[in-house]
Amino acid sequence: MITFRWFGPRDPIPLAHIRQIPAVRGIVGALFDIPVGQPWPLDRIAALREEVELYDMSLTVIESIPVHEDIKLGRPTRDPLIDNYCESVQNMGHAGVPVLCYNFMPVFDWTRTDLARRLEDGSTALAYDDDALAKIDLSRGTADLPGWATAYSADQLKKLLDAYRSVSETKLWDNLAYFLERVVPVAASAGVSMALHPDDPPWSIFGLPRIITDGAALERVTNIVDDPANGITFCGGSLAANPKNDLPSIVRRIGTKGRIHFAHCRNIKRTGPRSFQETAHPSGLGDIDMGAVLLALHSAGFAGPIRSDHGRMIWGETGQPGYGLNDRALGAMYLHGLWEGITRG
Ligand code: DNO
Repeated sequence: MITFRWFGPRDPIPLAHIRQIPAVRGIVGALFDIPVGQPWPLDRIAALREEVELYDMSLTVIESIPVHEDIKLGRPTRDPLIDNYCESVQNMGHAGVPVLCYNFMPVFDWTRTDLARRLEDGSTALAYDDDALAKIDLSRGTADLPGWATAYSADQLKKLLDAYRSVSETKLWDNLAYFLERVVPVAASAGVSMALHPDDPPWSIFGLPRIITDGAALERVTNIVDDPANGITFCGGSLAANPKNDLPSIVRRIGTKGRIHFAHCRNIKRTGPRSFQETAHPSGLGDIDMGAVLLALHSAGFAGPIRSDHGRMIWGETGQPGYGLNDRALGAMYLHGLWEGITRG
């Protein structure tokens, strides 16, 4: 099913407009006002679902319930926070939302160094360059980090970065396992499929550990708790930033085990080592062969939600970087066309 991410009432794109994109029948949503670590109330998730259903679409995925840093750090305070997480997952299940996309990236979620790189056709897109990242001064908190300006003050960020100094990759894996061992059984009994999103970009930034970076890591995740409810979000754009990641083979590896529960499809063009820019969705414009990815998903038996991912800003649109309407709508239609061609055989 082709789905579309919606940021709730604060999203300048109304559900009424998303509903007009042919083929989009599922919404990827979340509650954005609940402090990280607090449980998500059942009535709030149910109200979100009802709002989406007013527009003849279904609330197919929650993206994301953020994982509190204390859980990723393995602090003693993690247990009540994991209990709260379990409660949110249980409530998702009761509200009838089947898939949860989440990530386990320390401190930062997806990170870019340019939110408006001008492409040849005059559109703008998100871009990342490791050399540009190295020049970002975090002594003022995240003020200079594109997309994260108001996230952390200097003091908050320093404390967090210091805390992560003692968290090696091995320790982060242990902390992920501790989390999954407790949450997956709850998800399984609530009818919720957990879908861990790969790290974006798939390498360490600012000296922080990042572990969900390739096919082997994704497979390892699924083995930590060997239950169908413990799966992944296949995000081609994130993984492809590392040319060693062969997307169709990763899809085959995890998909045939039935552990891909959600797919993010977008394209990127690598512009150097650890450097890339996002492009329009079609194969040929970036380094990803989107047809090969969708074909691999289909051959692996994947039939879950797919969403077009970050779009460029085109036709004079302004808005949340990566999440405008126009280019994501084009992407959704492109993915729908490819998928229709593939499923017709
Ligand atoms: C970026 C998204 C990510 C994703 C989270 C999942 O556009 O793909 O922010 O939502 O990593 O927790």
